[in-house]
Amino acid sequence: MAYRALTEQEAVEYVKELPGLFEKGATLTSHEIGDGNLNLVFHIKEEATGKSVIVKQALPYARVVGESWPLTLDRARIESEALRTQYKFVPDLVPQVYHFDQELALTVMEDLSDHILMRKGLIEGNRYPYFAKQIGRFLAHTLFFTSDLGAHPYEKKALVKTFVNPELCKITEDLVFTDPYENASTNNFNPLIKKEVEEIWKNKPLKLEIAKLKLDFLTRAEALLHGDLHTGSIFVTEQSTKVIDPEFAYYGPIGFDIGAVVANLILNYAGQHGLQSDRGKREEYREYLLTTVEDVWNEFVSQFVQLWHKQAKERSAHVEGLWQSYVNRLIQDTAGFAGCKILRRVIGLAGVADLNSIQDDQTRAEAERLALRIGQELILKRSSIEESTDITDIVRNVTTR
Ligand code: SR1
Ligand code: MG
Repeated sequence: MAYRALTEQEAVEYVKELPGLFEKGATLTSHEIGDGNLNLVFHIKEEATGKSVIVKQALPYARVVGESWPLTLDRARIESEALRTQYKFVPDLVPQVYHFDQELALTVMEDLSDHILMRKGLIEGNRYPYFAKQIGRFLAHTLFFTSDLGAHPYEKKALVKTFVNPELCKITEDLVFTDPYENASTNNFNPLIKKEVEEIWKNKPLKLEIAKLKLDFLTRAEALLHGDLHTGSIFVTEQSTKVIDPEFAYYGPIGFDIGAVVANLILNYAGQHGLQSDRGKREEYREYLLTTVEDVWNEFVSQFVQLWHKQAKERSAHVEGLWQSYVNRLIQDTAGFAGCKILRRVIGLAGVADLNSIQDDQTRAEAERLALRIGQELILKRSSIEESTDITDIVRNVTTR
């Protein structure tokens, strides 16, 4: 079938034809529930049995902007292949793909509507006791087994080829690493923080560090990244974590994915300034978020190093001192990329609800200024970072200053 964007009814007709999902005569409901920046998402359910699936279809443009921003449909292929690749390593942490249609740029996958988006959960002030362990395992396993450490050299190169993703990478290159640091037309920030943003545009040492991080993003094909691992790409319940939406997947620096998780926990931390008015509760929740940052890194590193010792395929992996120097660089990358991802969500296109849902402009500006200060410190001080508490100490110190 030639490409066309499906209606709710057409999505129903489509899944009815697929073998093994629903009976031919089944009565199905369909609702388009996509609220992300890019795609259509249909929730299809058979009320009689409770059985349901998600149909996700890429539009030939970025939904957040409209048809004036054309965007490759190949991102649907990238996403379904990334989900299938990740499923091999962590089947309990990603949705199962039932079917992919290249022509329609459409994936039929497991419905996770018993979960909520983590960003929403954090804004509501919920806690997720298993999250750090689960996302740490997701990061360690997906990144290790697709890297030169855990994959056969031929397999790794084949994966690099499969996941060449130029258009989506270009969005990140522009929106994360370039536009926010100059007076670009895509920027979209609170006018009350104009002075602080202009200071960033003039800050040469900062811009140099961001340029170095951008070069790492452009050139360092370490592992298959999720590529957009913010808390809107993570579904949670109290017990379970599911990582969705890897349409930005490509071969890049490992710290970019870990940094995304760290950045989004810190963005919520900054947002607490306007989200939680009770001072005591705000401090308590902020400590929970920072402990989560530490636990995510510690869990990732412990599992990654364990895999390194037990399963590394690369012959030079066991040269004395290598894993320690690798991990030292990784935490510094993590801090640097986290800093960029914090700054872009405050200054650039596509902000986050953790800040944008603060109604009062003045209060929002205070939260945003805090986020800007933290982001800059993480980038500028990253070379002195050795452990996760060095990251959280930066956040605490900036907050109390
Ligand atoms: C036009 S896309 C804007 C942002 O949404 C995605 O989730 C990525 O973070 C991208 O940068
Ligand atoms: Mg997305």
